[in-house]
Amino acid sequence: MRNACKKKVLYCGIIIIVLIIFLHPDMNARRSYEYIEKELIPDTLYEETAVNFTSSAILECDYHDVLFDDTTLSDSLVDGDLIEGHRIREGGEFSPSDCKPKFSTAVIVPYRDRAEQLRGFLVYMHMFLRRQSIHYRIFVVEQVDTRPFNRAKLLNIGALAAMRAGYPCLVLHDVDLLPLRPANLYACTKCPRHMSSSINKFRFVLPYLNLFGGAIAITSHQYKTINGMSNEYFGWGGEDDDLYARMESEELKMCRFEPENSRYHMMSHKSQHTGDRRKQVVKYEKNGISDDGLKNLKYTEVATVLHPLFTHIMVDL
Ligand code: NGS
Repeated sequence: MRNACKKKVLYCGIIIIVLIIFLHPDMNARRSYEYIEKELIPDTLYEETAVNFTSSAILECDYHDVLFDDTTLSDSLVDGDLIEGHRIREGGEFSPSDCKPKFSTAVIVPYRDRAEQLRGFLVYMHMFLRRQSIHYRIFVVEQVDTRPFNRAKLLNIGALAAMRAGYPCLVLHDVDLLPLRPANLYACTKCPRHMSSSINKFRFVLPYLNLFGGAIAITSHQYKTINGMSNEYFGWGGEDDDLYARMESEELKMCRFEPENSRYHMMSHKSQHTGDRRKQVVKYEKNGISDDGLKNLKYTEVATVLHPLFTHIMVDL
């Protein structure tokens, strides 16, 4: 009898704790972040194609059906193969042939030592991006030296390559993230956009409001304005918070799409070594970002190879 009573108390306790977690105002605040209403998205898109990009199509592509597509894809598509006749050009570039795209997007992926994950990512992303009627190219920037991984510096290198190739819009993207909703258009908005605000790893809840990592879209012009990202973050963590601080100092306000359309699947991997810079609080004065970023970027380019599905830039930092 006493045991039964104890069990009841224990169950009640667990239920109360679960209710507190789920009904806590913080949890709901994060769940319901501010976002651009679906109907308003077309007005916020930044329409520009790459310098020198031409299309023989006469009709402009229409993005209404993409933005209102309510399908959810399965992450198991990473195990598939690319369908025949995909028309992806060497270097991982694609543009639709039946209409003239309004957007040219460079997807930039910092990378090291995850060959299997990269394979799945490329197959999935080409399948995902091809159906969005955009012009895009995937750049993979690989750190070949043995120093701790420097995500932000690799992104700076990829951004420069994309800008040189004339891309007006950059999507900075982790290799372990798969967008699940085709409505999540891989084009820049006029405001820098945090795209991966609903990740399965965090039970599709935004961990904190200023999070600006994972997958983001920013115009090349905006990226130059903030002098890119810091080159000093070796090891995991903090470089995306630093990016957010740079945007704040330049009064660039970030935006997001609704949680439902910002769903991502994170592929599992070993956790990385945390970096030393991670815990230093960053705050930039207006125009105070001049010395660390794109402007003082130094590295050795070991090779650049055009593979069928991506442009592979190998660098020694
Ligand atoms: C914060 C990190 C960010 C990171 C975010 C989510 O704590 O760099 O977690 O990480 N900030 C610091 O370490 C200062 S995640 O679990 O998605 O890898 O992006």
